[in-house]
Parts: sequence; structure tokens; C-alpha cells
Amino acid sequence: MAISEMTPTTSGSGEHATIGADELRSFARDGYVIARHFFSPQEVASITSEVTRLHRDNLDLPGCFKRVAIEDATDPLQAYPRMMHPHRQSGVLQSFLLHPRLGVALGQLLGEPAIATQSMFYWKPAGARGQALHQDNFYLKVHPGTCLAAWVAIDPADRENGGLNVVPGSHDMDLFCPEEADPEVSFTREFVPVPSGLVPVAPDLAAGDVLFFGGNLIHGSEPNRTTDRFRRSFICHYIGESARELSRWYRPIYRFDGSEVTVDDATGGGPCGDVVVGGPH
Ligand SMILES: O=C(O)CCC(=O)C(=O)O
Repeated sequence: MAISEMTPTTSGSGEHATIGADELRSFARDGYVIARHFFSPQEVASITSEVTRLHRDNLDLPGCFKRVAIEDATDPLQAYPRMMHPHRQSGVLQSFLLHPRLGVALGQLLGEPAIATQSMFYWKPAGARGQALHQDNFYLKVHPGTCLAAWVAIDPADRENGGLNVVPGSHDMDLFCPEEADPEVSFTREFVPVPSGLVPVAPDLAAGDVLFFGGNLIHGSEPNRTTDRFRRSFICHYIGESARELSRWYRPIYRFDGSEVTVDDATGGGPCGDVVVGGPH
């Protein structure tokens, strides 16, 4: 998708365009912050309509997703797999990855201009497994600094449908070498236990809310235990412009004006030693 094909969106909730002083303080303290009503219902509908089109067309989109027919699926995630980098398939989604309002908020949280490295779309239908607790910078391998996620709720997210769990305080810790996740409840393999003394929280989110969190924050989700509700989310990852290294899986990466940036490939094995673990996230 050429940047020139992007569809800019300018509408939205003006009074929520930036992160306030209280939110900046709670981000520093807890490692995450929720911006309520960040995207308007119309903007959420634009994202939904694009991913629904990609899902319906089911073209062979290498590196994005490939689904099986609902009637043939033995696991709900086979019919609704997560989409990787859907912004590479849709100008509308690219315009949300690089949404000017996100650029402002991310700049405030990072303390410098943000660069977009990744988008994902999680459908998480009723009965789907979750994603075990983990830290994003284990995968992105940003150095110096860390990555920053903008987790956009497309549906209301809560404990029942497998909303996001976060572990405040873990953002100040190093990366952990993960253990093996339970495949009954997680579709990913790595699992980072809650460090002693810390307590996970599970904030309820409304559609259009954005949960911002840093790359060392331990987070994940439980299965969707409802029988009739999706828990869809559009998840974007960013780095600050002073970052010098990033895992090669995330190229190409963009400034908010749409220009491409190059950073060096990450080196070193990370918290598990010399063994190179952690592919794309
Ligand atoms: O939305 C989820 O269930 C997990 C998402 C996540 O862990 C992530 O974006 O890193």
C-alpha cells in the first residue's frame, strides 16, 4: 500500500485529542493509561468496515492472515485469526495507524516523535483462547528505550469476553525470559508469570477507548468466555525516533508524515541468553 493511497481521517473527539497531566502521571506510575472515547463511533465503524472487508474477501494475504471457513473450523481462531500488519492491505487502516491524534498522544507519552512499526487486528470471537501474559519488547527488541502500544477497543472489552489484563509496576522491570504458556488458554507460546508483589488489573474498556502501554509492561488476556460476543481490537505498536535498533520483522516503519525510516536490526539474544527466540509479535 503506497502512502499516497492513504485515506486521511480528521473527524473525532477533539477534547480527547491529547493526554492530560493526570494521565501522564498515571502512565509513569503504572506503565499504562486509558484514553477514554479517543476514537469516535464513526471512526471505530471505519476500522470495523475495513477489517470486515478483508475478512470477507479472504484473499491470500501473506503475512496478514488466512482463515478457514467457519463451518470447517475446529477452533474459533481458525475462522477469525488475528491479522498481522493489516495497514499494509488497507489505506484506511494505515491512516488509523498514523492518525494525527495518535501521533500527538504518543509524542506526549514517549517524550519524542513516534514511529509506527506494526498493526494487528484481533477478532477474538466467543470461545477463542486468549494470549498469555508477555512483554512486547521481548519481540520488538527496541533499543534504546522500548516500544509503546496503542490498544484500540473496537468492542466493549471486559473480564467475560477476555479484555486486556495489565500488571502495573512491571513496566519498570527488565524483560523476563518467558516460560511455556498453557495451550488450552493461550494461542501464543510464551508466558511471563506475574512478579511477586504485583497484582494484575483488568480494566473495562468501551469501544473507541485506547489503552496505551509500554513495551516492558506484562500484559495478556484470558479466553473469551462468552457465547455470543466478539472482543475485537486494533493494536498498533510504535517506537520513539531516538530508537536505534528494532527486530527486522517490523520493516517497513513510518513517521507520522508517512515517510519511511530505517533503523538497525536488533542484535543479541535478549533475556533468554544467546538463543534467538521471539519471532514476529
Ligand atoms: O489483545 C489481546 O488479547 C492481547 C494483545 C497483546 O498482548 C498485545 O497487543 O501485545
